[in-house]
Amino acid sequence: MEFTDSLTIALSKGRIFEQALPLLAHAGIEPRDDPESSRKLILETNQPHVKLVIIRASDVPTYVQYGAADLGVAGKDVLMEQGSAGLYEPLDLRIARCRMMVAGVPEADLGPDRLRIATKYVASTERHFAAKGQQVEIIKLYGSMELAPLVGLSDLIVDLVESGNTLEANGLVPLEHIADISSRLVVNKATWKMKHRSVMALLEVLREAVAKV
Ligand code: PRT
Ligand code: MG
Repeated sequence: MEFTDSLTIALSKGRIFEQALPLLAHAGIEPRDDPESSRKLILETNQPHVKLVIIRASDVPTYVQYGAADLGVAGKDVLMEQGSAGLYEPLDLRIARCRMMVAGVPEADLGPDRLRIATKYVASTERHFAAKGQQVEIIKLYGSMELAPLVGLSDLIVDLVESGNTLEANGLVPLEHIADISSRLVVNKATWKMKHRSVMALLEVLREAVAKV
């Protein structure tokens, strides 16, 4: 298909870019560069009106909310943390799938109040334990959450789990499921109105691609 409106699509490199590529290809969008080898942050595509901006996973909703990108691909974990003000979330792309889990040492007790929980996902953790009526102390970290229970920084962690290998390598086990995670297509609200035909056309082919893959 051909796009008549200009469209800027924000996505992160790594697993999201790799897994979004076949979906974009189905929509007739092929980037001219590989973000893993190129240092470019703006990638032209074979479509004269479509470009990709390569940013950190957690920055994608921000670019789309402010209209710096028309569309984006963002993990549900990121959207759950940041909320979705200013954007629509019309399609589950079913890529970069994993689970958000509470984890700890095998003998960990999830029962008592005032448990210390280390995580990058503060809002999701707060909501999860509040829903169970449990008071917890949350320690915000930016990475390597698995270390926290091993050195006595926290009782438990909340992190994303895919194969479980990272937990296992550190003697931890998944204890409680919080949410199934996958990446979502997000659309700026003004783009949705102003470039309606192009967005609807793109949505339709992406929906087809998701059903096939
Ligand atoms: O890396 P950076 O700090 O820039 O940002 P990011 O970690 O948010 O980005 P990136 O590209 O690593 O992840 C982008 C998105 O991929 C996340 O927002 C999730 O929606 C999704 N995703 C899917 C994952 C995983 N699977 C995943 N396994 N993100 C991270 N992981 C990590 C997890 O945090 C843990 O450290 O992989 C490790 C666990 O993997 P297993 O296979 O050992 O269980
Ligand atoms: Mg990462």
